[in-house]
Parts: sequence; C-alpha cells; structure tokens
Amino acid sequence: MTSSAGTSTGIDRLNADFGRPGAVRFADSPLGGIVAELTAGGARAVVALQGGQVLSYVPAAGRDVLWVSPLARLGTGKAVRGGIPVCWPWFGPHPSNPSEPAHGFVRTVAWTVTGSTSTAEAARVVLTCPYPQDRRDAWAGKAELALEASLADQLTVRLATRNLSNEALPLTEALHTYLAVGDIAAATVGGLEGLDYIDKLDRNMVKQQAGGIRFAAEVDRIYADPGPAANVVDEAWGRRIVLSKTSSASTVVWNPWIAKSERLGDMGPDGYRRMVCVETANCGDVLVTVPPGGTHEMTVTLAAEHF
Ligand code: TA6
Repeated sequence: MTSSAGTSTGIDRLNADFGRPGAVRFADSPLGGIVAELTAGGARAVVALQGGQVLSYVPAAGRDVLWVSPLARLGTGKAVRGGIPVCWPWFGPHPSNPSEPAHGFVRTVAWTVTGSTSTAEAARVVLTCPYPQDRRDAWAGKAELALEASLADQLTVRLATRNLSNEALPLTEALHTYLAVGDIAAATVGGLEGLDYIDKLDRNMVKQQAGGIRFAAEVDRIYADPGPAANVVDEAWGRRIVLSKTSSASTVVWNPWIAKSERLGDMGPDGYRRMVCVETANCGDVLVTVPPGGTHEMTVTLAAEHF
C-alpha cells in the first residue's frame, strides 16, 4: 500500500495520511521532535523529520547498528550527532563561503513526509527537503532533495537530488553514517584495501591504504572508492556490518578520538570509543554534476551479521 497525500505535519495528521498499521507510525521522539518509526519482520528503524535523519536501525537479531550521542537533541538548531546525517549540497566546508555551515544546511531543516509504503516484508517512508526560500544561492529554487528509507531484512537509504532548472548543478554529498561498535580499539574497517585516500589530518596528502583500517588516534580520510561495499568488523560485539552502495565514488572514514571529541563537546563520555563513521559520499576530488531536469540518486544499504 502506498500513500502520497501531498505533505503533512503534526503527528495525528501524519498518521492519518502516511501511517501504515504494523509498518509506519509517527510519534514524538525522546530527543524532542517527530519521527517515523518503521517496523518490518522484527527489524526497526527511526527517521527524524528534522534533516530526514535516520536515527536508529535495529535488525531482527542484535543491537542498534547506528550510534547516536547520548547528548543528542532534536530542535536545537544544531545537527544531531549520530545516525545518518545528510550532507548536502556540499560536503565539508562550503566551497567559497566560510560563513556557511559545514556539510550543507539540510541537517537542521524540517523535512516533509511525502510518501509511505508497506508490504508484508517491508516498510518505507519518503521525506522531501523544501529548499529554503530565504537562501539566495546558486541552488535556490532549482533543486529538490528527497530521502527514502526502506526497511526489510536490511536498511536501504536513498538520497535523490532532482535538478528543477535548465542548467547543470554541481553537487558534493554524503550519507554521514555513524556506526555503533563495542570498542573502536577492537574494530577494523575493511573493503578499502589498496585504495588511494586523502588524509585530512596530514595536509590532505594522498596516500594508499594498506590492509584494514585500525584506530588508535583520530582518523579522517576520504577514499576514492567506487564501491560496491565496505565493512566494519567489531570484535568486541562479534558483529560485522556491511555497507553496500550505489552512485557513490567516495567513502569517508572518521573517528574523532579524544581531543577532537572534547572540542566537539557533544560526543558524550567516551563516545569516540563506541562509534566509527563510514560515510557513503561523493566528495574530495569527486564532483557530481546533476544535468538540467535530471536526477542523481545515491544509496547505501546496511546489513549486520554476528560471528
Ligand atoms: O566526515 C568527517 C568530518 O568531515 C570530520 O572532519 C568532522 O568535521 C565530521 O565530519 C563531523 O562534522 P560535523 O559538522 O557533523 O561536526
């Protein structure tokens, strides 16, 4: 069953228009703000209307795949630290305007629910980010951004940029996924062996990855990685998370470690030990150009297995 009754706000209206019994339900989040709760086959996921941000993905067996800071709150005007923040229409610092926020401006914007679907095995919600009319930039009124979260025996997140204009639009982007681990010191990121990466902590030098990525200090790297998959092996929890992707030529790996965590101030006590970011992106030396009237879609699928 699919619904796309225009747009909705308010929990009762959202449930009337887009609720799907046993699959899609809108509720108040303990973080403050409205979320969509997806359930399918014993798995659960939560998507905040703020930022179109996935905050939780719990497979049918096991614990949450995503990490969210214990200090995270919705509606503060700040991006939520954790889950899958959407970085758009630029990744990192703004290419030319230092007064703009890092990672674009959609993480703190209220997105609009525009669709939901449920079957016996799957639940899906679609949110659209209205381009803020008060922004006077190259993109104003020329693009529409949508996020689709589909939960079945895996979680797939699709980020779609539609170019509404008659000119090509440049884009960098990321699904900035915070994965939960038992202990970062016993975790390894694999699937990137042999790839070149930009080391953002060493003058943006280009280096080559030898073996799996281990962590004993801050790591902040952009891998030239056309995919299809990276993984995190978590020895502490006996879990392997696989991230499969499409239309993404970059993978960002980041752990802030101790000093950066203290500077950020919102990681919570020892937060750095419990997370690693493996981000599905087009950034660094990669620039996407969305053709006039065209659409660019990037997806990531998360799956967890225990050993
Ligand atoms: O993706 C890694 C990174 O660019 C880091 O350099 C760090 O800034 C992180 O993103 C978090 O950025 P945020 O704006 O969410 O604090």
